Amino acid sequence: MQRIVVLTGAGVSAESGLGTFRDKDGLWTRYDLSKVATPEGFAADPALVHDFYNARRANALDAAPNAAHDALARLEREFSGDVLIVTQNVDDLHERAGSGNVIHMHGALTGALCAGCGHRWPAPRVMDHKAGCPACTAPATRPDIVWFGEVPYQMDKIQEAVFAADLFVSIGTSGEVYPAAGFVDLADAAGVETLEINLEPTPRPDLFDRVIKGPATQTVPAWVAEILG
Ligand code: BJW
Repeated sequence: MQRIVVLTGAGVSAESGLGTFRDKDGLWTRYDLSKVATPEGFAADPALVHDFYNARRANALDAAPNAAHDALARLEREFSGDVLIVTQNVDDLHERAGSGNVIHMHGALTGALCAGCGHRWPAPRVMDHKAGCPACTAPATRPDIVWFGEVPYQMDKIQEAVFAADLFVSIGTSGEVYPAAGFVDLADAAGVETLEINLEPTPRPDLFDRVIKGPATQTVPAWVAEILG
């Protein structure tokens, strides 16, 4: 085996204290996603959207990587082939654990984006919806996050990596949000071995060749130890 692609979701960061979206008590039980995670919601009330992401950014910056993030960083360090992490998470816990080959397909809380000119810069801990873009001065600053209806980042690179992989692993994601939920279908069509690691059964476990059930802080280190022999 030479190439492993790992897709991660909110479940990987849950044991670092960051909430998931669709579990009991998940973020979408407390917030209306159409108001805080769509371009239309941002246009209607940018202050509300910035408040939501300022709180998420503060939580993420104050959180620490857990044993699952650490194990994936170890995998990248010690595996003889290539390891690519494609994360739907907007926190930077993979990087802080030591992973270097990470694609943030849904953006990052540490990034700011001008909705006017497309300029990107590092986000301050608290973003102000009235602040002007450092490049064009338009008061159109937004978090660099991919909202519903927007195209996730680096899709070509991700699809190529999934097609070329020997193993595709999906960890801590409900498989409800596309296009990430469809990566297992791409992998399957390309004859790539597939593994799902999750706390609970997901809606389509039959799509995976193998399923490991349990908390990521236990299951991921055990699986990485198995791969590294
Ligand atoms: C544990 C654990 C532990 C807990 N250990 N496990 C109809 C049909 C099909 C598609 C669509 C449709 N209508 C609209 C669409 C498209 C839409 C979509 O998929 N909607 C669905 C809801 C139906 N998708 C989009 O709009 C995307 N863009 C798009 O499709 O563009 C078109 C295009 C694509 C490609 C090429 C060309 C064009 C954009 C999606 C943007 C998603 N944005 C969000 C919010 C922004 C980021 C943020 O604020 O953080 O991203 S939504 C939210 O969901 C967030 C997440 O990244 C994403 C996925 O959630 P995730 O990570 O799976 O979390 P949960 O909570 O769902 O699951 C947690 C899991 O962890 C559970 O399974 C637990 O069991 C597990 N778990 N604790 C292990 N300790």
